[in-house]
Amino acid sequence: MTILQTILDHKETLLPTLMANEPMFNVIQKSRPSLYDVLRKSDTLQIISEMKRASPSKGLIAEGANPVEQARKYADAGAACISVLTEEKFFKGSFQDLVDIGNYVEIPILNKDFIIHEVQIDYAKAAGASVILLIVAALSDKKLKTFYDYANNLGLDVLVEVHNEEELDRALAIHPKIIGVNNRDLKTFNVDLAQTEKLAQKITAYEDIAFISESGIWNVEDAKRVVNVGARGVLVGESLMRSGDVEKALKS
Ligand code: IGP
Repeated sequence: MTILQTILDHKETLLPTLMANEPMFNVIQKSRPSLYDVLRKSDTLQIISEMKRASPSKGLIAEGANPVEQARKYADAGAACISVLTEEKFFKGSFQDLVDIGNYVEIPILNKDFIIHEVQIDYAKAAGASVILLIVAALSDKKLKTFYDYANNLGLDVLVEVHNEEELDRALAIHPKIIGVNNRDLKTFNVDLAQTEKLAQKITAYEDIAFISESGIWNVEDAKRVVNVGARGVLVGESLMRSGDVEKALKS
């Protein structure tokens, strides 16, 4: 079984508890800029900085990181958005991280999780996210469309994530506003920036779609590679969790 399937099976077991409870978080309600607008309107590379304590591929990255300190660093360095992993078992994230970060900053907040049911979108919204992630590899065509519309109706932006051309074609069928190419294959953990290069043309053919590249960005050269094929933003986790200076370097 692939790691993606293992995570999805685990998520499935958590759904009854989510559905049996109301999401209740201590959230300061804020109206944040739309990530889509931020990506479309700027002519410089936008950075989506991720709060990532651990991952199934890398193990512990920064388990004890303080979410507010991390958010402060990211916001000070000019992040366009903060991505917060809320998956607990494999990524050591939590909704509390998302709440803490959202309450502290005014920029868009992406809830990074494995969404397989609408109730998770309700929780994301209640916890203060302004953007959710939908992973095409984890969803049927029907669910992708249903969850996309559901999130939009709640006023959330949606990052639709693809890894290969088949997934991209499925994503384009719903004409999403934001597409992210994940350079990491969630089935094998293989990371290759060439995925972004391969899929770029098909995405940039749509002027109204904001295109970002996700995972495996370690330095300015990496960022340049994806910018060269039209990426408006990069989603960066591990390298930022490990070093304070990468983000400033990427922006320069
Ligand atoms: C960040 P990296 O290689 O910079 O740590 O990657 C982000 O792209 C990655 O965490 C990610 C992810 C995901 C995590 C992309 N898509 C889906 C969990 C689920």
